[in-house]
Amino acid sequence: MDGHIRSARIHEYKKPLKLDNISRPVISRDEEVLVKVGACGLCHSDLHLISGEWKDIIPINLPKTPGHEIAGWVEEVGKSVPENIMKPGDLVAVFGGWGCGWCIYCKSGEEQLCAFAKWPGLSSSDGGFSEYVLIPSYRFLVNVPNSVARPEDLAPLTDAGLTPYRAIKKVRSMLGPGRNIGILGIGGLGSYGVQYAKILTGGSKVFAMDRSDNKLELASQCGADYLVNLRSSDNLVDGIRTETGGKMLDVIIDCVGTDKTFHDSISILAKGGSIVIVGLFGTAAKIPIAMTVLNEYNIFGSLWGNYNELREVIELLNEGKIKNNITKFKLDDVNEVIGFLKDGQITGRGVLIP
Ligand code: FEH
Ligand code: ZN
Repeated sequence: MDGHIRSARIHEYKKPLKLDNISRPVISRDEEVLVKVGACGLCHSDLHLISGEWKDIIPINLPKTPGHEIAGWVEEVGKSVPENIMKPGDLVAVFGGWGCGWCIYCKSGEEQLCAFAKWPGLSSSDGGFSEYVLIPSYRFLVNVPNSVARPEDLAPLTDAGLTPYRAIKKVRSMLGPGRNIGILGIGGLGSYGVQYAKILTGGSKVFAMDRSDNKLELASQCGADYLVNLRSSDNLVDGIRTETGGKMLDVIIDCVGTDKTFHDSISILAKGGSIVIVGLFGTAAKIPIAMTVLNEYNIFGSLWGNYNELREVIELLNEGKIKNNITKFKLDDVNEVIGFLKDGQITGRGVLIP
């Protein structure tokens, strides 16, 4: 490193990223930490950003380095970073909701909901498709001491492995023996979702739903009890009715988030059931008002996870209670990997190694 680093950056929407040599970020505030990126996961949100679909809702200046699932090692710390908390060489996972620290959401520990939140690689700050990333405060890093985990295990946990965890925690009081939970969409998030559904829901049956047999096979390896191929099942409603003995699904975690998945979810939901939407593929869905009232449906949104929830999923990984399903790629191949993700060719999570 000669004061320059390699970063894959968006210069123009809908165009391939450019691998640029840029100046290494410099610490200018006392709480900042420079992290040497060990791994960065690739998320569908990156595709929305790169295509420009989100340019009005999340305005950014170009060029921009994407990547919000980051883990690596502390390279340098600002003057006020307490040495007993963090020092160069430490393995860290980057918490992605950079809140103001002051508002009602931040004060309740929900910094990802902060009205002024910044997200690495998604908003004004550069992200982890790079050799180094500057983190505004050590408060946004989870130190992972004496871990057997590697950066490529930790990186996907900061989003893909965190988002379904929070979603299931929101509704787990509605689950237990004799209850049914569906995980809709077995992409990066869904394979973790299936595992959390087994761990957190006290004996509920877990239904994995997807249009790809490969992804359903992964769900099966993660412990799903029933696999539903949404492409080949002619009658989803009858199929779920038969498998659940007429009870239908008490909870559905929608990791896709389109009008179609919302409609499918409502059609197989039990009375009093809950849909938690975490996927961001679609734009709008129609809610059937009478059915929602008469059947007391609950519809939740769930955004990412908070700092302590990130600590918890890292704990689960360190204890061997969850497993990752990752494919590693070189940062140099970023544009090819983006193509694989677009075409649904990545099972589990694709992770870039700079
Ligand atoms: C997307 C956009 C803004 C904040 C957080 C997110 C997450 O879903 C990251 O994938
Ligand atoms: Zn993401």
